[in-house]
Amino acid sequence: MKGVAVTRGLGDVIPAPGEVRPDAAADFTIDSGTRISAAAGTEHVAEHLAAALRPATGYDLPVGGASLDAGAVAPGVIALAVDAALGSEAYRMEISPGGIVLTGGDPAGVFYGVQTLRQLLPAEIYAGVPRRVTWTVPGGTISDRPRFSYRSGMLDVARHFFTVAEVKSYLDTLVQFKINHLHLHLTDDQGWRIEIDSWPKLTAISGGEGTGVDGAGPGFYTKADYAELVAYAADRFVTIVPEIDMPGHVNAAQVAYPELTTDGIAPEPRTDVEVGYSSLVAAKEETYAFADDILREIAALTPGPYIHIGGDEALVTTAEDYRTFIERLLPLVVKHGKRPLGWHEMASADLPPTTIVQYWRIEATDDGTARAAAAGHKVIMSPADHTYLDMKYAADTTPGLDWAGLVSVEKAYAWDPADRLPGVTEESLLGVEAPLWSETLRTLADAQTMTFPRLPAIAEIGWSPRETHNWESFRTRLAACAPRWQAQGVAFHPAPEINWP
Ligand code: TNX
Repeated sequence: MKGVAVTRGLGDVIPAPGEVRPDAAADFTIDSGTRISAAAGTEHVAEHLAAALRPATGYDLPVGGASLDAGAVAPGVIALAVDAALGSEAYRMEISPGGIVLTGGDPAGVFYGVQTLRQLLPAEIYAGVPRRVTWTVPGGTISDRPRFSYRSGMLDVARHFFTVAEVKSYLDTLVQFKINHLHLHLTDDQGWRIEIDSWPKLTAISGGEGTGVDGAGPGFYTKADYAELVAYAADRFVTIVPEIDMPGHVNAAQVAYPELTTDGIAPEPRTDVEVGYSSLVAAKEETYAFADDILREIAALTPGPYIHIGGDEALVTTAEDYRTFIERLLPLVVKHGKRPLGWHEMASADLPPTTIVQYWRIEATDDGTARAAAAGHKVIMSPADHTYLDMKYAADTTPGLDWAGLVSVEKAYAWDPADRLPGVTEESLLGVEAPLWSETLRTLADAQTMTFPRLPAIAEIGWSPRETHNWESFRTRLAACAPRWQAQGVAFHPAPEINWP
């Protein structure tokens, strides 16, 4: 006897799909005879799908060439195809008793259709060993496309280092919600986490034992490690966005290279959680030689279009020095072939036209960000009071901080990026990000507990049409994620706002 699966509705997916037409008479069941056919360009997504379905089903699920013949599909086939007319990252999935036709606007769209398909299967599909379940997918058609092209998570690997394996695992959990960028906060006062050939003491001194908050998070990525992460992410249609935080948040760099301080004297290494006390020196040529080398090496390692230069909380840099520094730094990013991205404080300076501004504060207005938007700069929204995954859920939850207030699941969901700041409308928005700072984190499980279940809220805001936003619907769909996370061994906070099964 096979177990009875919990019936799923066609729209029971996070992020909410744009258009859902259920057909109760058209369910499809994956069985031992099911095959996957891959049109040209989708072979790699087909392998990803097969790898996602084989462990729990125990079926072979062979992958072969395209079997689409004049629009008809051979029985028992999940057919992957591409039709550029759908648009980038979009997909259409037609589920009928004979099979599934999943057409993406590009291979990324097919990949997002696969993520939807996984959520439409019983939760046991995430198990690592064969489960006796009837693998039925609800019938009908889904047409789906993203609202924003930039849907991002951020991981702070400076305050607490996460290994390559941990970052890969984190990424695997994010892509299930159609996240397509991972911003790595690689440097801060407490540590430097990326190997730089021209300034080797950065990691030799500030990447090792004793670094990180409380000295509890040592480590760094070699160039090979970083390349491995970039490739792993690209395989999942995720762009890595590296951040080198300047001119503030540089104590670890100054410990390694005292010539980067005003007086040339090395500061003490720091493992506390203060912010805003360190700065590069705007008037020293060493500063720009350093920045140019770092940006050149990071650009060479990074196929994605962006380099994030931080720019936040430069509290001991005068306003004049800050502008001088930013106005010399950003053209270096452009010179190395990348688009500068930085926290919104940077908007007080003159920005190269391709620069993107990321808003992170909790105020209801920000003149600098509004001015940048008016000048045609794209904006990424990550207001701390809704999107900061390091904020506590409630006063009695750990880990977490609370300077931006408590961020319940409902708070994470209850905002819209086009309404957040006067002067920043839909047209200016590149997208949204959910940052995870790691001062209070010690393990991957800590990171997962802070991320889930709030990241799905931010992912839905970034992907789904605004008119689908509905808290009651979201919390019901979110409840269904619990057994999926349990099956994957992913920790999550059992927020009392949600009626978990
Ligand atoms: C502010 S947000 C910071 C980080 C801290 C974070 C803690 C931002 C651009 N800077 O340095 O880690 O708060 O929530």
